[in-house]
Amino acid sequence: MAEMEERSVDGATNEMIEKATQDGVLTVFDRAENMRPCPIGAEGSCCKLCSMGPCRLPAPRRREETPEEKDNRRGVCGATIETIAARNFVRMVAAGTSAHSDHARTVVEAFIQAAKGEGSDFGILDEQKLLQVALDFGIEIAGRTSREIALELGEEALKEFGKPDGTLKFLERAPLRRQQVWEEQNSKPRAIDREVVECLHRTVMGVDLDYKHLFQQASRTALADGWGGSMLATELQDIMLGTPVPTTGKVNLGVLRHDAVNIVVHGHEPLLPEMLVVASQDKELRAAAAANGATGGINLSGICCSANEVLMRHGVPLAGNMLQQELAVVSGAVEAMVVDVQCIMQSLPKVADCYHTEVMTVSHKAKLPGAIHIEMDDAAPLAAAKEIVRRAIDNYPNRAQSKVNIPDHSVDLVAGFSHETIGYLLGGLFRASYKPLNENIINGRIRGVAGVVGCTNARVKHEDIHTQLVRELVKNDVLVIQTGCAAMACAKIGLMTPEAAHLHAGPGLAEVCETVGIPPVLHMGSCVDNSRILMAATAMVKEGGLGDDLSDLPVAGAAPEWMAEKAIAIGQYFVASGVYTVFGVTWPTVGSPEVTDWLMDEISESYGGKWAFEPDPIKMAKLMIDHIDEKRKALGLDEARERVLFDMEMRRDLDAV
Ligand code: SF4
Ligand code: MSK
Repeated sequence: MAEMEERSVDGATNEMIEKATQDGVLTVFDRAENMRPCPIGAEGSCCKLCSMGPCRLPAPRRREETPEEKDNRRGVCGATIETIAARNFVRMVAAGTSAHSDHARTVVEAFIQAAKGEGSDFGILDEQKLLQVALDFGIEIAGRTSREIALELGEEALKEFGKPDGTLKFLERAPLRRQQVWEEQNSKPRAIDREVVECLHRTVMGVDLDYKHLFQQASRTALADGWGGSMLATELQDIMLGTPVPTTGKVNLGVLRHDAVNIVVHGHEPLLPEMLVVASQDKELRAAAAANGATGGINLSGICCSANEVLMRHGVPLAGNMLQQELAVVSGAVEAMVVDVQCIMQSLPKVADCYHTEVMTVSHKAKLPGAIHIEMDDAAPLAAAKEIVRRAIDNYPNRAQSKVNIPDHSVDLVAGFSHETIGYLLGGLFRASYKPLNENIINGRIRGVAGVVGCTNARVKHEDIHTQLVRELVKNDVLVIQTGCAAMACAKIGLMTPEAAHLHAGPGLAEVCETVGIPPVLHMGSCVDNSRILMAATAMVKEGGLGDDLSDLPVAGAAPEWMAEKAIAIGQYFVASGVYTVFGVTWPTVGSPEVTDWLMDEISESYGGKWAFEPDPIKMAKLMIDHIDEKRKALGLDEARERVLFDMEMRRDLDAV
């Protein structure tokens, strides 16, 4: 490790990797170094779907295979490399969709309890959004109380997982042209669980053996994620916990504090984190912390998307992203690491053994050997939250000062850009509108919009691709919207403050951002909040002037350092929604050039969107910008990049903010 170049572009991460080495602690960075990925699996060329296998079907290296060789490249059952690569991909989509959607199911169940008002710690915080979503579900709102409407909405939402007839309700939110595309492709998801189950069935040995047909199910399932599970999670969380509005926060391991009980929340579902926010402000618990010597009280921060959720709604600081979870413990200053579901490393308790940190699991879905399990009631997690805070306070005196090193790195950011908030900021409180955004795209000040999302990945230099890519995009007047771990990477280099506009953005984008007072890179939330990006893009289409479908927009998406199956599900729903989507690091169907070419080209004939793979961030930015420019040209906007002065109406729109 000592001879290696730095593993991250982030100073705090590098410092903690070095401390881990000195403390004799192995982290993900060491394990990635010690274990090379299997090249056959990485290409999607390995099938282990039955006990006649696993069948490994690598292509010849360093030369093109002959058609005969290709035809002979089959598993024991005769499955071709195309089928094997597609089946592996479909299973990733199914797994990713199930993760976001099972998260959503937990939220819906808690929402129903909140609506009933029985034994719930939650209520209805955003009544306006409740009415909007209820109308989208065709629920009668006149003359009914919020609780009545919410209860019916919750019950209808629950049906989306397993209803026997029809298709998902939120599909009707999409532009009409997009709905027609899905109809033509027979890819409208019916019920969320059904699509996941059908993926698993179709990929069992000897069922669906036509890769294009398999990808039709991949699209349908992924759409059940984006326009189903993820969107349900986001919308019902907003109604129950509050729709995010711009809020300031801080990011990086420097948000941990010497003088406070540090509780780090990690995972994805926001229910427990919400109640940890409440518990950490509890007077009695604060007094107990002070009595134990923590003069700074209780300091809550987070890792991954749990962190993004409580940042967006409460300004809770972000300790870091996925690859920093062990490093937070290595700081020696964390009393409790509380994890629920997804992106949790099993090594956490082992790392914690070297310090005083207690790792705690809370979900009935997820246990972790070596962790303390404090099971929460999803609808009423306050009791578990208080117990966790109490344990953390009791653990504070066990902190060994000799082992503490909190890196002196933290950066300010502004978060909380829900798609509604973007409309309010641009159009004004009383006439929320995407018109100024569209106008500024049409006049060329803003070249286009890019969604840059997804994970961090130990196979590449941590945060390097994210930060290079996003810098390049904003420099070229592309407004960037972000979620997940990607957002934290860019926040850490200061791209999420309003000042970043004049420091990093091209002149057109900077002018718009400075006029409105927003950063050139907008934090839209957690992984399920990629559904906010779908809604923002839909609002752009509906505003007019940029075509009549999502595939007409000058927009592109990327997950430069992806690692989770969830990212593949997200990418596939963006592609099936008409968006050009670029992934970095590695591509899971490389083993079949035919499937790869089809995903990166021909699929666009069906959906208007397609995949691309490019590990180099600058080349990735170029691909995205070229695509944006192509779309501008198709819309007749290529000339319009010559600067146009604001007309009075546009000026008034912006001044009204
Ligand atoms: Fe091999 Fe076919 Fe079994 Fe897959 S399903 S492991 S390709 S025999
Ligand atoms: S947490 S899925 S590492 S973005 Fe949503 Fe980060 Fe990827 Fe997990």
